[in-house]
Amino acid sequence: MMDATVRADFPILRRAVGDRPLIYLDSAATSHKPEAVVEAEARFYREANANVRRGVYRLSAAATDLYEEARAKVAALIGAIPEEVIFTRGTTEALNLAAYAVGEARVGPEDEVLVTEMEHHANLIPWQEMARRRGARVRAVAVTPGGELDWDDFRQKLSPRTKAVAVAHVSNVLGTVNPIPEIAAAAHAVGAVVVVDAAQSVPHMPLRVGELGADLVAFSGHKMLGPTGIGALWGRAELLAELPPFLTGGEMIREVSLDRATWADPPAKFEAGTPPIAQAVGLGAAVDYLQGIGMDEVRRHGRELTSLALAGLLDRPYVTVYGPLDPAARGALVAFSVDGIHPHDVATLLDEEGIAIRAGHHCAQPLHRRLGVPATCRASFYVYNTGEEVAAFLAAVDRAWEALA
Ligand code: C6P
Repeated sequence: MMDATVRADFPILRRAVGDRPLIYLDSAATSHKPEAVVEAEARFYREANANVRRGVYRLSAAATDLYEEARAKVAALIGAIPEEVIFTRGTTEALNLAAYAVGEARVGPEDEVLVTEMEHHANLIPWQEMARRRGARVRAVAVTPGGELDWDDFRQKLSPRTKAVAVAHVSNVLGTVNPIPEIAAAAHAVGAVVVVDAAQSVPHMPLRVGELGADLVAFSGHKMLGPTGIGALWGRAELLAELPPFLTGGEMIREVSLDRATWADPPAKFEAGTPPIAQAVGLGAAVDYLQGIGMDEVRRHGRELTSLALAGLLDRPYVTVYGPLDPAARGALVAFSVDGIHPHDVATLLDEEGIAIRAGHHCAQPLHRRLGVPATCRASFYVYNTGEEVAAFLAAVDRAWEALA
């Protein structure tokens, strides 16, 4: 199990909910922040605050250095070079950028974009909107009853008309880890751009963009111990050079006249306006923290807790679990339902015991339609969670069942 000192680094975990200690099992929605991240952000405001890339004065240069250091840390985490990392507000903005820019550069009437039935709305709606604007069509690859991508359906829908394949690395509901290298190889064979929603993978497992084989990879800082308001889109350098900007304005230009403008080189081309500077610095500290634990250890701990939760839930005949049954084939989360009890009621009863889980459609309505349920409960785990917390969660699920079924 993870060293107990890790848990002590998270001040919020010392608070109570009512008269109960907080058991936080909703890190897939957002993670908590270690003291080092809170302090890095506060220290930036206290000691180094200035706008970046603008000032000739030393304070601005120092702020710019800190901002660029954060980019280098994020790049190193995913095995990339800093010029290929664009800071965004989060996964949602990164995927909107990707869909808009790929659409403008590569998609025309009669073209197709492949998504999957397990996408979060953030990796579905931007493609729908882009396809509507460009006269193209979005097609969705089916999910099998076991919660995997239907490979035959993927092969059948992939064609030379496919200009982009947009897929989650890890589903935020099923936990499924999709085989991105295989998907990317097949997509590249027909000339499609591969866009990966890595919101639930970058925080939880070692990831090298070179091995993943995708062209664009999106993730959020707040799900990986960092602040809200910061995330990233990694892109292959040649593709970033080809794609048009998403937002325009200050700092992303080379030259501006009254009727046109030319663009700066990436990543500046994609970072219009004052960026989230302090948040980037906080994210850099989060990356340092995760690297201090080691991403292999983060993955191992997540798997261990997921195995415990999965085994416990599968043992209970009144519980239905969604997604792959093998913990090795999953991210650090489990969605489930309790027979005859609405997921919101389960979550409310658990909250009375200080246990925070998420209930709802988790921004994946088409997937829930495929599962045949309007909502599910979801427990998710991170570096600060313990086996004792998983046991308390399972016992609370039993009490919910006894109380309401
Ligand atoms: N999922 C969840 O509880 P943002 O909100 O931009 O940081 O991330 C959006 C997003 C995109 N893709 C996936 C796979 C995600 O899980 C999320 C965020 C949260 O599942 C909030 S709905």
